[in-house]
Amino acid sequence: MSAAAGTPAEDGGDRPWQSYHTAYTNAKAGMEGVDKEKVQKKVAEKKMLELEASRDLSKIWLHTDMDAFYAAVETLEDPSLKGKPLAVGSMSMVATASYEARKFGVRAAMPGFIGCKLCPGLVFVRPNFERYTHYSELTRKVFQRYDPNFIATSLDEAYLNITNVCAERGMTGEEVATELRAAIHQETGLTCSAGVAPNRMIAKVCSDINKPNGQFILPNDREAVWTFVSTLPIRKIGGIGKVTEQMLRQVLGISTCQEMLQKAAFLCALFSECSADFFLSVGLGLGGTETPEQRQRKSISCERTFTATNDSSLLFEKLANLAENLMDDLQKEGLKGKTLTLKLKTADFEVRTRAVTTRGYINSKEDILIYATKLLKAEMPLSLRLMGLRMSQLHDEKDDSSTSTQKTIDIFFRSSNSNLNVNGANVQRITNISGQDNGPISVTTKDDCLGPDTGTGASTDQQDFFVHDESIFIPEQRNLGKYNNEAVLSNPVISDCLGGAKIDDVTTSAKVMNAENLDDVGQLISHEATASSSKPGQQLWIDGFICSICGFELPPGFEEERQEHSDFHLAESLQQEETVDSKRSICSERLAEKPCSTTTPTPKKKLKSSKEGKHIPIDAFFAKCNKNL
Ligand code: DCP
Ligand code: CA
Ligand code: CA
Repeated sequence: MSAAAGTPAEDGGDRPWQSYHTAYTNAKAGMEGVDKEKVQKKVAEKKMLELEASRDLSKIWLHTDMDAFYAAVETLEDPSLKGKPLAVGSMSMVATASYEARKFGVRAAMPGFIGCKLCPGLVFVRPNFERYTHYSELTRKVFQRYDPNFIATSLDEAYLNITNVCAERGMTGEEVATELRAAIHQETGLTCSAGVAPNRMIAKVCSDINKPNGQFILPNDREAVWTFVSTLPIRKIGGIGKVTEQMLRQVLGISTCQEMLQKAAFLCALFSECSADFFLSVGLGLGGTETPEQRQRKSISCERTFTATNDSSLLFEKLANLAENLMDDLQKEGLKGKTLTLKLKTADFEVRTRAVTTRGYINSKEDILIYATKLLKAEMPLSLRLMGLRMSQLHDEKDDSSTSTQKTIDIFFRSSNSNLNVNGANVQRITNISGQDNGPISVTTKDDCLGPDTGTGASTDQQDFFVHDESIFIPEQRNLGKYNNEAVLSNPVISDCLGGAKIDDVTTSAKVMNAENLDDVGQLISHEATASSSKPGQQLWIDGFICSICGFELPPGFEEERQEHSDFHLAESLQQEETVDSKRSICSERLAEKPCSTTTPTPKKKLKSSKEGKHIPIDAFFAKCNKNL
């Protein structure tokens, strides 16, 4: 510290802001004489008692994680790889390494060429995701037998509530774990590890203890849990990533779960209630015990990348394949949908999405293709490198009583020609239709609201037809930035929730909407998230569980995992910022006259953009620490 800044007062008396204990100052008028530290300790003690009272030891959770998953699958498919040090990935990045390769220090997320240096005989295999998905599905069939509501958090990981199976079959958690692992091996030829504990947080830690091909059981006993977490390093906890670990260690000197409790007063003073609750829960060894509500799928989609082409017959052929895939996926899950979105990426990498919402629910290839073809034709001619179809506003076929009007709309679309021009309109209404085969459709208005058209001179029958079968076209004619596109992908623009509002861009659409116009407030959230996710580095949980940056989904109840994931993006943005900063300084040294605006740095202020004001100083503090690492 410079002389000008002064020396910190030993007792923190005259310059309390120079001490980290600032959290406890009596800054407010009228609070002189109040021992804030004592007050904060009381608050923390009360919080811990409340949390302790919520401890539920009645559930048995099992967490399972496949061993060296991609590498094990590759070895199974090619037994000549058995026993060899293996890396799945490329020279630029290793996705995972076999345990033989790990002995040499080869690790996931390591550049492959470094792996080669560490382990000269390292064998590389390219990842094959279809294979991994296939084996993952096999494991899920086994999980289903033990917990029909199991929670899969990745291809190779799942949480199972085995409370019922233990009770029904008179088995201990240990016996179930042994049996389940044997069943997985039997069905897949692969090994996995398992952890059994009274909650998900600890079960996950336990599954890592005897890896590979092992298990660890923590009894449903308060003392056992307490002892287990007391020396547990915080980094082992799902939800505490590198960033949080560094922050807690460097700022508060916390490295074990028990130390969370010792520093409880600080945690309560410095963090939001939600974060402090999480940290204290970790200290107490508490975690999720209830099965989160089954979330409804919001959309089903498929897309294909191909060599850019403007051959329309080829493009329609690909569209037909996509329609078939989408149909298969919808029918497999017994779902129908109302909003079909066509995603296009042109040869110039411009991404467009076009959506149509039908009055009735559809899921047949024919129906999908009719709408998709209309949407694509309206864009032609163009050269494309990617096409995708997504169905949203899903509905379970079992509850479906709305198929009666579908015939009419099918006839309508089949009978129409392809002159539909959706360009230039925001919300278009089909206002005139002959009802004859091959009769023309004319799109005449740019109305903002929808309803039966009374001004077309249509017959009563035709008017009924409009009432039931009008379609809403919402062309989203804009080029979206990378992050917007990603967000739109995982968050379909749900056209009929917009109340006919004009859509100029995602941000505007988010602004014009208000909750009264929406059936589902979640949709509002998803649009807001879409708007803000255009800024890289600002990570949000869309609908509460979809990462706005990468689309990764973590179901409700996975607070810890979400925190960890957020940490990952925060770390990523810090790293990016650091790189940009260093590039910037090099630039300014070498090219003083030329601004380095091409590097698109992540603005620093984004780190401070959290709505949770209490995080701001800590985040800023950490950003500083990180640079000094
Ligand atoms: N994976 C990846 N990139 C990473 C980490 C993992 O692509 N940075 C992939 C490859 C892994 C799979 O996810 O096989 C599962 O990841 P795990 O972290 O569970 O690692 P493994 O299953 O490979 O090994 P372990 O036995 O440690 O679980
Ligand atoms: Ca694994
Ligand atoms: Ca895993």
